[in-house]
Amino acid sequence: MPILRALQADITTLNVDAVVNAANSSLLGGGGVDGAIHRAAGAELLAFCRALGGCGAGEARITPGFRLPARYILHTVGPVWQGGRHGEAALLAACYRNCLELANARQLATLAFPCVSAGIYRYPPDTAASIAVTTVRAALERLPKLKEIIFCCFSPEDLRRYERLLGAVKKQGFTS
Ligand code: AR6
Repeated sequence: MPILRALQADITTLNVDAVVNAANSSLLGGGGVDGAIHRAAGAELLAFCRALGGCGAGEARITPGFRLPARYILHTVGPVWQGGRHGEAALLAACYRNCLELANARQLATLAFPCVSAGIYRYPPDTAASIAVTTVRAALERLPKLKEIIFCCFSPEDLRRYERLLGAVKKQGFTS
């Protein structure tokens, strides 16, 4: 079974086979993690993305990592939170599933996700994290190439959230 873990980091610094970008449907960059990835990867990424012609919500596209330590970038477009009755949960799960399937098809072993949709797209972070962990766990059973999945959290709150979901909370306060 692959390793699932959470860490607090800037995803652009991770030395993994692929990092996931929480992009928008133009794939031409933006704020948040998308802006950070485009800045760190360099202008060649934007030129490559222009040729892709966009990406629908829930889907994923692959590009080289260019100047990132990661070899590839998987760009996925999360749903904008609109109250929860517009198919947001299914779209968010599809983002994680499609990234994992693309990575597995390319024989990639290590992959890092940011908290897709949980920033500018306003997805409630607890639900977003729970969908992320549940979807990744279920998909990995049929994707044998993947060895390590990192949930890359930007804030300490997100790290605690993911550690709780992954069952990695250390017991504290016990003296015996
Ligand atoms: N490393 C890891 N996580 C990060 C980083 C980083 N360098 N920077 C931000 N985060 P967001 P979304 C976290 O807003 O909600 C863009 O404009 C952040 O704290 O980046 O899917 C796109 O072009 C949050 O937990 O993505 C779209 O228009 C998480 O990444 C739109 O934002 C996702 O926040 C997508 O919004």
